[in-house]
Amino acid sequence: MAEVFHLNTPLLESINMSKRVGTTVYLKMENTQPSGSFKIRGIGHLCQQLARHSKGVICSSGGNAGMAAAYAAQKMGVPATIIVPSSTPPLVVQRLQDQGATVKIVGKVWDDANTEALKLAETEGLTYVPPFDHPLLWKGHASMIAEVTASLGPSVKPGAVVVSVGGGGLLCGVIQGLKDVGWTDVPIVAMETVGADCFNAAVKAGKLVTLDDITSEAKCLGAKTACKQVFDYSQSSELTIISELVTDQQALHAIQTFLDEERVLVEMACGAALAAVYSGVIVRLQNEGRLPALLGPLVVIVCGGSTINMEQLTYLNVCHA
Ligand code: PLV
Repeated sequence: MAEVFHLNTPLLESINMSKRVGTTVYLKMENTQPSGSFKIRGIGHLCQQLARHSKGVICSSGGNAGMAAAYAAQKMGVPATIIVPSSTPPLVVQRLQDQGATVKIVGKVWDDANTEALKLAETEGLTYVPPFDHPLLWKGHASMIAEVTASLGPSVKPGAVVVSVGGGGLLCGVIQGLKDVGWTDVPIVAMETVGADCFNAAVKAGKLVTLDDITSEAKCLGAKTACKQVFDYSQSSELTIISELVTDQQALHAIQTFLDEERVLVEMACGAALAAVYSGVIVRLQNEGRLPALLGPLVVIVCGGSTINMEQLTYLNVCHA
């Protein structure tokens, strides 16, 4: 059987977050994955299926998909090239290189880097690893929900699941996981930051929307267009997906509070999900009747991320001073 690259991550109860929302909050600690985020689940699975005999993989990324692709490629003994936009902090370039990848910086945002990755895949005969838009990624990500089910035990069902949305791969995976375990009645709160809000824009417009630019500091949520599958899910009555936005300031406040209270440092992309609790989005949704007043346990996917360290946190603080 093929080696699995991801780990079964802990599901931790947060006393502090539970106090804030008035129901038990469980944290699915995807930040503890090898390569620093949930991405290794899907990308590990995709690489196993598509890149075993490849002459090399090529991945366009805001950082974390690249970290996962570099990790999987190194495990498989395959070279990895990661294309990142210029908005990617230097610390990520260094981390990718330390993981054995060749890094190229192309364009301003992820979409530019992706155009280059697709071109190089074609001209160099490399295996293209998409960061969010592929059924093999969603299948890999779905395993996190199977683990949540096992951790909670047979008598407990979440009241809602909270996820961050970039291009929508994580959300597609969570939905697939909920379907696999028969939890399609569990509402999902889909969090983005203002300025990296392609899913919210699509939900509002009733069609896929391409943003003009990415103006949020949550660069790993910075796809200009959501994937078609996640939009199709948003239009289906099979599931309840509540799309919500927070500001960069709220996402930053969330990662700082998380560091203080849970002693874990995650990046802005993850801060968007955490802000659902810290900025009162969940409580507001309850007050508005969009989530039940008596809410079952809240599962927050702590997607993690490598685009953060103390220097980057200081920089973000200066930006928002
Ligand atoms: N980040 C992608 C896309 O960036 C990347 O290349 O790494 N949380 C974290 C920590 C992430 O890194 C990402 C995606 C997300 C959430 C959102 O996941 P998605 O794109 O599957 O919705 C441009």
